[in-house]
Amino acid sequence: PATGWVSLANALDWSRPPRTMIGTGYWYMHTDQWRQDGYSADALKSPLSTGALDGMHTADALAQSARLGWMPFYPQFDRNPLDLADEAEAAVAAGTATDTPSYIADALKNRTLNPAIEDVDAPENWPRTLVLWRSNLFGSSAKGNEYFLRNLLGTHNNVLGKDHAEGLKPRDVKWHEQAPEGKLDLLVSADFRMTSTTLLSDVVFPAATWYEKHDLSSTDMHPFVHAFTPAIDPPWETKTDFDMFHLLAQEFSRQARTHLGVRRDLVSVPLQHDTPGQLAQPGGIVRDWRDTSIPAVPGQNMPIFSVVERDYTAIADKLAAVGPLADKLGFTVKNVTYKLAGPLDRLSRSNGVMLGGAADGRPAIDTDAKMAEAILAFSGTTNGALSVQGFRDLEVRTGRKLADLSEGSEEKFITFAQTQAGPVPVITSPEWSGSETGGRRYAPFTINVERLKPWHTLTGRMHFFLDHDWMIDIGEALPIYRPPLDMHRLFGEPKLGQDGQLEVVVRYLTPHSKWSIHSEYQDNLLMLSLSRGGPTVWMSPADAESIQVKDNDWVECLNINGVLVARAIVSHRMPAGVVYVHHAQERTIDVPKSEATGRRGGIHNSVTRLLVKPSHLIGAYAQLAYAFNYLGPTGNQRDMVATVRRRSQEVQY
Ligand SMILES: Nc1nc2c(c(=O)[nH]1)N[C@H]1C(S)=C(S)[C@@H](COP(=O)(O)OP(=O)(O)OC[C@H]3O[C@@H](n4cnc5c(=O)[nH]c(N)nc54)[C@H](O)[C@@H]3O)O[C@H]1N2
Ligand SMILES: Nc1nc2c(c(=O)[nH]1)N[C@H]1C(S)=C(S)[C@@H](COP(=O)(O)OP(=O)(O)OC[C@H]3O[C@@H](n4cnc5c(=O)[nH]c(N)nc54)[C@H](O)[C@@H]3O)O[C@H]1N2
Ligand SMILES: [Mo]
Repeated sequence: PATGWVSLANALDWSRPPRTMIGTGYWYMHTDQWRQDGYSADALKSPLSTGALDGMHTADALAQSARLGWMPFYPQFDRNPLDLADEAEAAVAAGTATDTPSYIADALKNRTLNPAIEDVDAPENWPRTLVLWRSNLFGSSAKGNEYFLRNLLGTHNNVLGKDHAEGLKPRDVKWHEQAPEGKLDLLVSADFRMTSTTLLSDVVFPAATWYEKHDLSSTDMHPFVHAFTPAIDPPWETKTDFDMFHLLAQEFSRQARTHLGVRRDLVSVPLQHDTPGQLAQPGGIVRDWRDTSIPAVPGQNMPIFSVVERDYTAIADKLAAVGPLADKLGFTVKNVTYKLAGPLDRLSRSNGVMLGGAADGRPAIDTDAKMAEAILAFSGTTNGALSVQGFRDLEVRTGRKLADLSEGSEEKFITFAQTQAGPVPVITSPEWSGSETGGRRYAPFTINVERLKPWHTLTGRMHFFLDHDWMIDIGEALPIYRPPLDMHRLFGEPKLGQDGQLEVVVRYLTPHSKWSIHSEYQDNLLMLSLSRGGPTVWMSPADAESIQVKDNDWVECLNINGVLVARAIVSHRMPAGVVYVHHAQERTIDVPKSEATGRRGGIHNSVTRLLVKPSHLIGAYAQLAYAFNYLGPTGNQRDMVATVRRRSQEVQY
């Protein structure tokens, strides 16, 4: 039910635009992994390049992407965006600026205001607090784990390389001789397991499990909605995530009466997919206004600058109710706007309305079950009337017959109670591209292929030719094969193959484990007894023999990013030259000290690092445009190499 959760999660019923960010870009910069990248963004360039990426570090590519309105970046400016909004509005009132966006654009152009990313290591630009829930960031997800430990947390780490000061410094992003360590002041996490992340957290909120709360589960890839229904109440001090966030919001709102009150916030919005912004930079031509005579125009070659009023005292009230923008503007997904008068009316009756406060009279979503009801009410996949309305709108715009895909389900309205009785099949909806009509199984793009609904591309067709300046520069205007990166030439990692008597250099892959879902389910006694009971690395008999390793021996895998101590599983299922360290093994179980650093270490992600591909940062160009949860850089780390060493079989903890 995409429309409901995306819109409510971003509070689009109360204020727009929301602040969203690309995770990979955020961590690449804020954990200083960029400082390890001793290569330039043009290292992969084609002979036909026009030079758009010349002399740029990947950090510069990110900075350019943000300033041209392609991808978001936070923090936005070297100044508090609340103060900045006041400053801009004061200038407009005094008649020294025409409007806020042009005030900001001028200040950026003449450098009286600077993007935070251009001096990301300055203390005023550090992330200071981090709240994690449903994420094991410092174990499962964080590629470049040791940089997170060193630069973000400032704690024990196993980074083995040196910053690449010599190789190449960025052009636009400021280089500090000494990288900051310990940027974060407060790490809060919520989980029901002791994980690699909770181990490092300042505060851990004990979370309720799926047997102790109401929730929904659904993805685009399976055609059912499932309910979570509590079998028992959350035990002892545990709380559902829902209650936890409400309690935090209530306390925050209480303190906001003295600390923040009502403020206006300047939000830079990238030029997004399925909005006019995606056609703002025709031809995919990079027209950078920084240090050039090209004018800086918000919404054209810059983000859109919006001012959002935030009543910080009302956060808790608003969290507990559906806000008025749902009635006024509806919710929009993939450029189809769903009109919500009907579902809002129904919701007011089923959920009741809030009394008093900022949300007086608004439909209540103050319990997890009511929130689930709202999510179901606001999506075409679970509310047939919305699906039909969405398809009819699309029919007018595309000239194609579409509404029959959901006609007949106008009165189908999946309630939370129905999902609790059993998994409920969803209704075909324009929110997705597949069709479940007539009991079909979902496959993506069915509607585009069979009904000729235009693809959301520049041409409206399946689109392979990308004439964006950066794509031409890296020689990928048409799809091509690219071999793995040469980690030796780019980063000085050892060459693949034998590297000494008891060392072999191999490709280091971390595929998803068959025996767990990320870090979950592998840390129970049953699974640990069935496996080796701790970290393992799968290797081929040939590689094992070359370093005199027998099955179950302790080895170390290391490279500039860090080190992992693990037992070798020697298997004919592995090809020579590649090792597997399954994602995601925890630092909480059987992690000895390493010989390489003398420190306890590390985990599968200690040996990985984010490698950002500049072309993933392109935006404002049709299908290459930012969209929340859809388009942004991936944290690909598949090209890593590591030295595998036989080590002393006496391990210490
Ligand atoms: N090297 C490497 N890194 C990777 C990958 C890789 O293949 N290799 N894969 C990447 C991919 S595709 C993904 S999806 C990420 C996954 O990364 P994460 O999502 O960070 O991984 P999980 O281990 O699933 O962490 C989820 C945590 O949420 C907790 N949890 C579960 N349900 C609830 C709940 O209801 N409430 C709360 N509060 N907590 C809950 C679980 O106990 C668990 O600790 O990792 C990414 N990182
Ligand atoms: N049991 C279990 N199932 C899961 C998950 C889990 O944790 N456990 N996680 C779920 C999630 S969130 C995700 S994202 C998916 C991920 O599922 P998949 O996308 O299947 O991910 P992986 O297993 O990480 O990688 C697949 C294969 O890619 C290979 N590979 C590595 N580099 C390259 C390369 O350069 N080229 C090619 N062609 N292949 C390469 C690896 O050797 C591996 O065999 O799985 C989902 N399903
Ligand atoms: Mo994933």
